[in-house]
Amino acid sequence: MANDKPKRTTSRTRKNGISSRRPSASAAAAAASPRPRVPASAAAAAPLVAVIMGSKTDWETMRYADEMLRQFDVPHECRVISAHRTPQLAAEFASTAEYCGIEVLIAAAGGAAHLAGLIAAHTTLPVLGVPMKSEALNGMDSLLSTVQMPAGIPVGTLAIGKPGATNAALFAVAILANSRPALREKLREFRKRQEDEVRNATLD
Ligand code: AIR
Repeated sequence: MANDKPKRTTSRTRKNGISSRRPSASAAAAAASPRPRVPASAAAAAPLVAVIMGSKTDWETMRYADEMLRQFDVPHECRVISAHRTPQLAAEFASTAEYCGIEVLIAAAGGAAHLAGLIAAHTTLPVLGVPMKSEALNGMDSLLSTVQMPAGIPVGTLAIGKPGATNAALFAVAILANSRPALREKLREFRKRQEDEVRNATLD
């Protein structure tokens, strides 16, 4: 990372640091309601999905998750948080995610890829892990350290690299679509377009 300050992008804004909506871990714990107490007007635009990654260098891959979520108009935020370089920030982000209205977390990391597991340890929200392709071991290290969680703390692990980034977003859409019929319909249309492309494929 170029500096210690993690950055985040949202589908609307690009800011440094933790969202001003985000309370301290103790404030979140003190909140009795499982649902975030955000004003109705702001709730529509509040991120439902958080895409976090261990390093800025992961963005090249994780931008595919961002693009897919944009395609489905899912409010989301993207930011850099490292399990090892910013462990306290990672714990705080995960423990306050539910309070902030996040419903699904996507965590990507490479090498000793502990981010998704660490995040999952601090929240009961669904956590999807995306192993980054690493230089040394081609992503096998990232895959194994993301997928091999001990029983009790699940991480839904996707494929290494770009397919994993894309599918993590589609998986998040599918989770959100359980309670959002319009999103379910968009997902059906997406699948239909994909099927049509294959059925109508012509070769030179
Ligand atoms: N990483 C960062 N903190 C903990 C881990 N595992 C990962 C990043 C990135 C890799 O280390 O997710 O894939 C290399 O990071 P960098 O910043 O050295 O390029």
